[in-house]
Amino acid sequence: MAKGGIVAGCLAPHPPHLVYAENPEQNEPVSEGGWEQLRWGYERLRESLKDVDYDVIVILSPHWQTYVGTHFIGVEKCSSKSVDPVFPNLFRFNYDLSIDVELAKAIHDQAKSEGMSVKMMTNPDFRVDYGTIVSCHMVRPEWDKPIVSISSNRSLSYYSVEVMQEMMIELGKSTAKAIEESGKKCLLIASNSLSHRHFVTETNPPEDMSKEHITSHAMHLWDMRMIEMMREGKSQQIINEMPEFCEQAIAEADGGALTWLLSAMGVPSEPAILHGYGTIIGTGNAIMEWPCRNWGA
Ligand code: 2X7
Ligand code: FE2
Repeated sequence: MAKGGIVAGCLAPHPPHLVYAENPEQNEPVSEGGWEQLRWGYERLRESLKDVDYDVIVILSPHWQTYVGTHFIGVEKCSSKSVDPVFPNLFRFNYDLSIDVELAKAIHDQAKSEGMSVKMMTNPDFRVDYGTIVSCHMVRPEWDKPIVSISSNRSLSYYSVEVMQEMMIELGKSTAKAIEESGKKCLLIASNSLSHRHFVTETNPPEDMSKEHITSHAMHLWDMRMIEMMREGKSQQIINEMPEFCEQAIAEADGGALTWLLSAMGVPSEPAILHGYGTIIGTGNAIMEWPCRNWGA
């Protein structure tokens, strides 16, 4: 069997506003658009991936939070309505998706053999988190690929960002090894915003773009610093600066997704492509792609 591999790694943020603004048939609320810079960024990412052949999307979302170990969805079909707890006015999404349980179990088993605390989630009524749904929808609205859904083990709540990082580096390595042995071609998604300080009141209508901007200059500087490092291939420096970034920018990378992604790709020194940047209720969001498929063996 040929070795499996990662065709691309993506940073793909999940504010539900993006799906709301797109007006797909699965979402109940109706909008007049909004957040176009980011939605055009997702358009560019989809264009970049349009002729890329892959079998499965592997995604880690900070909105599936588990406190004892990393969990993996272990049921083949998930279908229900996902309602954002903070923005039910924007996101009530009917989803129907498939899970690649075989690959999920392979990553689980590999991580377990490395001593990590892991669990397969086998509750058939489990509600998939909105972070996973929004990022997958924006990257691949056809919903024609199975996914592997990985939880965010909040070890930072018990320990620190540093411990969380160590664990995500290990999980990334296990993910890469299991993918290689599976023979499958995978698209990896880290589902998170960058700076995450947000406004606490909503405009009327929510898509009034005359009110949308970053919450502070300090948040802007952190976002630009992270984007520049990604564009310059400074993955190790990003990992090194992650504790300060998480603390000072309240960054959503605290859920471990970005560190997991960088580790799975082998902490690349190749540059990432910036497809778009924009703010959503004041948070900073970048759409990035690491085109691993072009890097050679
Ligand atoms: O989950 C989110 C987010 N990360 C950023 C902004 C707005 C809403 O939801
Ligand atoms: Fe979020």
